[in-house]
Amino acid sequence: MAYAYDPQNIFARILRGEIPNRTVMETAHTLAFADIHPQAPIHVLVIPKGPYVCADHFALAATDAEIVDFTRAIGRICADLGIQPGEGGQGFRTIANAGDAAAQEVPHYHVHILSGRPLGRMLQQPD
Ligand code: DGP
Repeated sequence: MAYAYDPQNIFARILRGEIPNRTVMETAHTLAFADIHPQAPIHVLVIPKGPYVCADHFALAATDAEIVDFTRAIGRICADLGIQPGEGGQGFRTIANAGDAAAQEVPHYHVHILSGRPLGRMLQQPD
């Protein structure tokens, strides 16, 4: 089944400049900005500029250039924020929700980078 991308989703509107954002990094294929409802002192959203719905869509349909750019952007953001555990930083968590089971709210692929406090174990029980 092919994914249908909704060009009116909120991140598409951010990419078109219709909604402001607090940009953390912008590259050829990637935009990173602060989450509007931060769950931790550091909460950055990293999105590809291309029209991908979620992680598997991006992984299978994006170009190699987009995937490399996106992956490197995550690394550079973590380095810029000083949270790399291998460099003495406190560490971080990346999360990419996909679809209903993961309660994905915005249907444009995004990776959350969370840090700045102890984040606990990986999953909580659903409400
Ligand atoms: P998810 O559940 O993984 O789809 O998370 C979507 C995230 O997007 C959520 O943490 C809140 C954030 N978000 C929603 N609307 C906006 C917005 O207009 N601006 C910003 N910066 N973040 C938003």
